[in-house]
This record gives sequence, structure tokens and C-alpha cells, in this order.
Amino acid sequence: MLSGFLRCAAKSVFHHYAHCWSHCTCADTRKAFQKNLSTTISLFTRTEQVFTRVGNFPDRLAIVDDNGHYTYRDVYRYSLHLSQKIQRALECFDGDIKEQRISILCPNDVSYVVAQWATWMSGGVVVPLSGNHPAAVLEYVVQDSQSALIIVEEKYVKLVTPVAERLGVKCVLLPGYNLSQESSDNKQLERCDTAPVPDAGYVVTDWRNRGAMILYTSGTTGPPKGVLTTHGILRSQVTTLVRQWEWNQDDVILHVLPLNHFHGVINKLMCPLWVGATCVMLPEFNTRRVWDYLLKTDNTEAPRVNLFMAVPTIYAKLIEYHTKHFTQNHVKDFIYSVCQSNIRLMVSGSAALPEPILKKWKGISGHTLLERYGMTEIGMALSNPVHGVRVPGAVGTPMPGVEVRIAMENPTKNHCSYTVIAEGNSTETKVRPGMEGKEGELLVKGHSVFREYWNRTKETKESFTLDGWFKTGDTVCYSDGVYWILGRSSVDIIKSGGYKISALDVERHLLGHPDIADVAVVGAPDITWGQKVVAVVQLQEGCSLSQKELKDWARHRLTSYSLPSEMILVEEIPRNYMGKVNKTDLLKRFFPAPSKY
Ligand code: MLC
Ligand code: AMP
Repeated sequence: MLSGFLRCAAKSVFHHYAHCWSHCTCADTRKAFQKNLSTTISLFTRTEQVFTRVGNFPDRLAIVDDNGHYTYRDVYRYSLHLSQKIQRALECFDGDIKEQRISILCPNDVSYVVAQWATWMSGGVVVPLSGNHPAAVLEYVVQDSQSALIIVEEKYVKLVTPVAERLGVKCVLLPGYNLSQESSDNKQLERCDTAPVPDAGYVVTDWRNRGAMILYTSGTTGPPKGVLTTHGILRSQVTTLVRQWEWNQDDVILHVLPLNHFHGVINKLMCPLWVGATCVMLPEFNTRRVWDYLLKTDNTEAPRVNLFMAVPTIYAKLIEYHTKHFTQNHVKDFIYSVCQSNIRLMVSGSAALPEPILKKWKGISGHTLLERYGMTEIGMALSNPVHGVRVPGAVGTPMPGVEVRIAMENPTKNHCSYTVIAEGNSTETKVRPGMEGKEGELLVKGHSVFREYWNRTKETKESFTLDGWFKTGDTVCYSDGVYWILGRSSVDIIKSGGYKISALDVERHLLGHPDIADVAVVGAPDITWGQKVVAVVQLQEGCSLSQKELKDWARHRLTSYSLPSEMILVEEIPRNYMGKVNKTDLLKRFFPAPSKY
């Protein structure tokens, strides 16, 4: 009874804390209040949050972006300030907006972190948007997530205002955090200057099962689905990575990935911020700038980068640049030795790493890229080791806390019956006798697995086996002591530049073109992009259409990476008696090279 009462009292304790602090004027009282609070809540299940850890390293450098350098204390107090604005906008008076969704649209800089932390401080669920997406895609995400508010940084106000007006959703404007400029918001922030950061070791209770974030991802069918994770799941994902990849306070990572996908949000941003390391954020991927930062020829005061993580396409582009611009031997030697002496780890993931890229990168930098396998719904599941042998083409073994199965469906029995080919965890994998190397679908279980597809109970249920394993849709095998990703079970999922694209969703949009009678979208193999989107098109009689015209038309409806990079015109799309297109045959016909990416 007493513990139940205490648990209730401690519920959303952070929100009360933030709320009370803002109404508390005496510094001593505030300090005493904070100390009491820490003692009280440590009686409960401890749940750390990325921003509650700030007290461990308030004055360390958290973010470096094109506008300035920000300590953990800076980011914390900006966030506290914004969280008060959020609560006012949502007319929330008890410091807890109770898991309302907040879409955030910020450039890749400190403003994104502030918007993320402020949403969590207020008790909300973060829904990151991308400034590269057309208005129609933003509108879909804001509406589907039922966001109560959009936090928009000034760069994207023009893009988002019509969306917000159409949907009747309020916006909170975030100023550009430019420490060198005297904006009125910067002045307001000064009043926040005295905000105490949480004590070291500060924890929040009852957050484990609270919704934290929704990331949108494409499925085989239908429009993208929101993958909801809780604070407990995020914590599990981050702490596992921190341990496995040996993140520490002295790490400095260069961040160049989109911030509305797992790789950019968790692996490259939350991990460094969890341990008090520094994240150097570029506004977008730029080959030259990445080389400048890796070699420390950037002419900025940013600290030296010692960690890099990217999708294979980025490594392919960096190699291309190296071949073109670093032609002299002494320059190549310099690059090799700088990478060897300054960079402790380079990771590749989100798509298969082609062996030629792995080999070329090793030749350039001396680093054997650590390839790992993950997915928005499950986080990082399989990884090569930081120390030890990284087998080219393989993705290593399960992360601690992750259980995996390789399963083969039994088609004759009911749909939920399957044969287990292999089952493993971080310490061992057991293979059914005689089945080593046999391929099957990868199933995953563990604390890092998502809670649900937002508002999609049926799809959530269908994505798990009856005995609770998440079905990844990836075909894998286990041999020589490691796991190998062989491709997707469905040809309708395309991975291009590390982005997941639903071929059927692209087809659905393209069919809206008045000149198109029928279309089949396939993922053709491509060394740089992994796969590229190809539209095989049957035009309406008497119509003509160029690839450029199609791309221009689709630009307002689809994300840039889903636009067909090639269009093939055919007299008729071949369909079987069920009306289905055999895409494997189509790929063989137009791209005779092996279609495995
Ligand atoms: C862009 N272009 C493409 C393309 N994307 N062409 C073919 N296929 C694609 N996918 C074209 C553009 O139209 C343009 O052409 C030119 O390439 C440059 O476009 P860009 O947008 O400036 O490209 P760039 O900045 O170089 O982008 C490449 C990239 C980007 C690799 C940086 O794709 C990217 O950020 N990918 C990361 C995606 C990601 O984070 N995925 C993680 C998902 S989470 P033109 O003709 O106009 O010049 C996940 C879980 C896990 O998967 O395991 O991590
Ligand atoms: P996403 O849904 O965007 O999170 O993408 C997850 C998918 O990316 C997985 O289901 C895999 O198909 C693919 N993927 C991620 N990492 C790898 C890898 N190392 N090798 C092959 N495919 C990968």
C-alpha cells in the first residue's frame, strides 16, 4: 500500500521537478528540493534518461555544430526552457503532457537535441520529421502520429506552416541557437541560466513503460508505420551499444546521418550523449567535409573526431572522393596514418556492406569496418566485435540481451508453425543437427524490441510469432560461428542508401499519374546505393513520359530517395493469372547480374 502510494507520488516525477523548479525562487530551497527528490526516487526502480545523466558531466562538450559549441549544461537549460514553452502551448499545468506526441522538425544541430530532450522532460513522445521530405509526407506523419504539437526550428517554418494549418496543429517556434548572436530568445535563455542540472546519479521512476519515440518505417504493404519505443527500450538499446562498442567520455563522433531514423538518432546521437562524449553535427552529409573532419583539416575548433559510423553508400562516396582527389602517394600515406592513429572505431550498417567497399576502405584507412545488423523495430541485434575477428560479409553474433532464431516456416501446417534451424544469444548459438548454413527468416526477442506500431494493433500482432518472436523479414544463415544476412524475404522492400522503401507504396503513388496505366517498382542492384529504385512503366495508350517528368511529378508526393532513378517503358507489365508481377523475373530480364545486394 505504502509502496503503491510512493510509486504514484513519484510518477512523472521529473515533470513535477521541472515544474516546481520553475516556480521556485530560492536557490537553497531548490537545491534541498532536488536532493530530497533524488533520495526519494532512488527507492524505486531506477530508470535513467539521457538528460537526467547530465549531472555526471555538466561542463563537458556535448554538441558542436556549425553555429557553436554547447556543453551538457547548455543543452539541458535550453531544453528546460523549451519544455516550459511546450507545456504552456498544450495548456498543461502539472508538468506532464502524458505521452502526447510532438513532431519535431529541426536541422541536424543542437536544436534537434533540445527539441528531443524538451519533449521528454514534458512527458511527451518525440516524432522526428525530416526537412528533406515534401509537405505531403510530413502531413502524413503528423496526422498518423496524432501529434498535438509541432516544434519547428526557424529554417523549416515555411515548409511546415501550411501543413500545421491544414491539420489544425499548433507550432512552437524554436530559434536558431546561434551563440554568437544576440537574439531575444538567447536573452530569455540567460534567465534560465541558473537552472540546476540534476545531481549525478539522478534517476526517474516509472518511465520504463512510457512511450518515448515514434520513428516511421516502411513495411511491405501500405504507407509507413510508426514504430513506438518506450524509455525502457531506448535505455536498453543505448546501454547495450555503449557497452559493446566501448563508448566513453573522450569519444568524439562525427554525425552526418538523418535524424528521423534509428541509425542517426540512437547509434550516433543518443550513445555519445549517454556517456558524456561529444557529437560533432554536420547539417547534412558532405563528402569533402567528412574527409576534412576525419583528417582534422576542417579549420574549426571542433575536437578531433575518433569515431565514425555510416551506411555503406557513404563509405562508397568517401572512397570515390579519395580516388579522385587524393592521388599523390604521400597524401594517401598521410590519410592512412591519421586514420590509424586517431580513429578508434569505424562502423557500417543499415544495409549490406559490399565486400569491395570493405576492402577498399581497409586499404585507404587501415580500418576493417565493423559491420552490424539492425532494424528500427529491434535496434541493433547482431554485431561484429570491437576486438577480435570481423568476418567480411558477416554481421557477427547477437548483442547481449538479444535472442535470435533462424526459422523456416512449415507451409503445410498452420501459419504460425515453424522449424527452428538455429537459436542463439551473445554467448552461444545452437544449430539443429545437419542444418548449419541453412537459410531461414531471422526472429528476434529481447528488451530492445519495440512496443507496437502506433495505432496498428493488427499489424503489430502479425509482426510477431504466436510465441512472441519479432519476424524481421530478413533471410539469414549461421555458419562458421557467425550470422550472414542474405537479403529480404520480400522483393517489395528496397534498401537504397540505407533507406528502406516499400516498392508497393511507390507503385501506389505512381499509379496516380494520369499517363501511367500500370507500374512495377523493383530494387535493382547498385554498388553505390545498394539498390536503386527502378519503375517499370506501362503508359496509357498514346501517352509519352520521360523519367525526368515522372521524377518531377513524384517529387511532391514521395521522399527524394524513393523517386525512381530509372524508368523502363514496356508495352505491358507481365502479370500472372492472379494478377501478380513476378519481380524476380522482371529483375532478371532487365538486370541480368545477380540481384542480391
Ligand atoms: C539520392 N540520390 C539517389 C538516392 N538518394 N539516387 C539513387 N538512389 C538514392 N537512394 C540522388 C539524388 O537524387 C541526387 O541526384 C544525388 O543522388 C545526391 O542526392 P543527395 O540527397 O544530396 O545525396 P547524398 O546527400 O549524397 O545522400 C546519400 C546519403 C543518404 C547516403 C548520405 O542517402 C543518407 O543519408 N542515407 C542514410 C539513410 C539512413 O540513415 N538509414 C538508416 C535507417 S535505420 P541529382 O541528380 O539531383 O544530383 C536502419 C536500422 C539500422 O536501417 O540498421 O541502422
Ligand atoms: P530499417 O527498417 O530502415 O530500420 O532497416 C532495417 C533493415 O536494414 C533490416 O531489416 C535489413 O534488411 C537492413 N540491414 C540493416 N543492417 C544490415 C546489414 N548489416 N546487412 C544487411 N542488411 C542490413
